[in-house]
Amino acid sequence: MSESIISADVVDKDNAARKADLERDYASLGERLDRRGIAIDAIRDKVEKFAVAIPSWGVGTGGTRFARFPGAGEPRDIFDKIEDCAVIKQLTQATPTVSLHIPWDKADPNRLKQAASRFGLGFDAMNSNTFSDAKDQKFSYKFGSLSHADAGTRRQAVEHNLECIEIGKTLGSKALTVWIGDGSNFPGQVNFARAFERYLDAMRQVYTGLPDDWKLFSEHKMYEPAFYSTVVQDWGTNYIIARELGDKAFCLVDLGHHAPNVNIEMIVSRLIQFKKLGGFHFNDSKYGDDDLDAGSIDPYRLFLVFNELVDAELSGAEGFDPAHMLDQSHNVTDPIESLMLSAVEVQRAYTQALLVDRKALESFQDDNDALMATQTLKAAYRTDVQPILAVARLNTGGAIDPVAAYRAAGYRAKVAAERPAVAGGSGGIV
Ligand SMILES: [Mn+2]
Repeated sequence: MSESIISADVVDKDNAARKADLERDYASLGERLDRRGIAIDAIRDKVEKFAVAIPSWGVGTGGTRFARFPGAGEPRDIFDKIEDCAVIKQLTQATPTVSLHIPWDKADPNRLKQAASRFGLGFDAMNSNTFSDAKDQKFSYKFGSLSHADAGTRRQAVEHNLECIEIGKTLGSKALTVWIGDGSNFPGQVNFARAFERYLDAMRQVYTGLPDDWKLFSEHKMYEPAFYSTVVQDWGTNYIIARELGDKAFCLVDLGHHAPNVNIEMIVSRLIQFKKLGGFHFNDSKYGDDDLDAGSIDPYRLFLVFNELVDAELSGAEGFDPAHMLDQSHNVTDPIESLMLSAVEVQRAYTQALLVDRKALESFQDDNDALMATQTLKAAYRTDVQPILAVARLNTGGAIDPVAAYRAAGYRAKVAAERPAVAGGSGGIV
């Protein structure tokens, strides 16, 4: 039995005040779904099993390149971060794992494992960092890491990734996510082909160190920190990388890492079709890599991504098992509240996608009935699935209203008293 940080009495009291209304809402939605031939309990069973990982770097207040405004009670180290993640898990019951970033979260792996298992938390993908210089490292990454012109710098970056795998092995992680900031700011600064060849060669060395039951995720991003060219800039390059490396290499799609208006759901479909979709960093954006809360700007796009995922799940696509992770930066909200609601938004998009009448959709597609095809998606998207999500939380020991229960528990004020304010610190936006 794992420990709870928020008192069960607080959660039970808040749930008790909401339970009768929720039961009525669930029954009413169940009746309406039944008319559409959908069994609400079967949907709820799937939702109860849905999981998305919390990024360790997301529980601290983020920042921009202009400033960072620290919040109260920010985690001081990875052990505080694990406690914050435990709160998110307890109240949402949708986030059973934490994704670590090395060296930010470096600590004795056995101690880390112990701290997490106290709260029933596991570890998702390990994230390496060769986009900033660690204390006392020999070579700087100012001009790149895995694609750097200097062999010693590349070797150092490879070794760091191999170290992340070693730490992850103790923790029970099964994947390594690699995102690099390598690129150039001026035309002519870098030879595109030579830089990419150096990158591939370095990644092959990382891949060689990967255990058989692990996956290697490469994450593309169009621009930033490099503003003229980026080595792993889009899903096409990412697909080439995954194909070149081998069967354990997959593409990771961060929703914020594309040009505005790019059809991300179609990229997702392509990667599924060619068995190279590794997983996601969920977030939302308006202009660029904004790292805003999932579903806060364009919830329909999130739904359309899940429409592709559910289509693959239901059609039994071979080897289909994408990792779900959040990757966000919280500048003006309590990160725990943002992460709880973001996990719920991702879960909501999944639930809505489960409601799509796929037989009808296929038939409208075959008949070239564009209007009814798109209305079929809209019918699922318009369904308010809130009662399903809340009942799933209630059944699994979470809170009907996670933010209300969190505020009632006074957790932020409690940790603010225990954890002295941190002036600097990294936003850790990747
Ligand atoms: Mn990311």
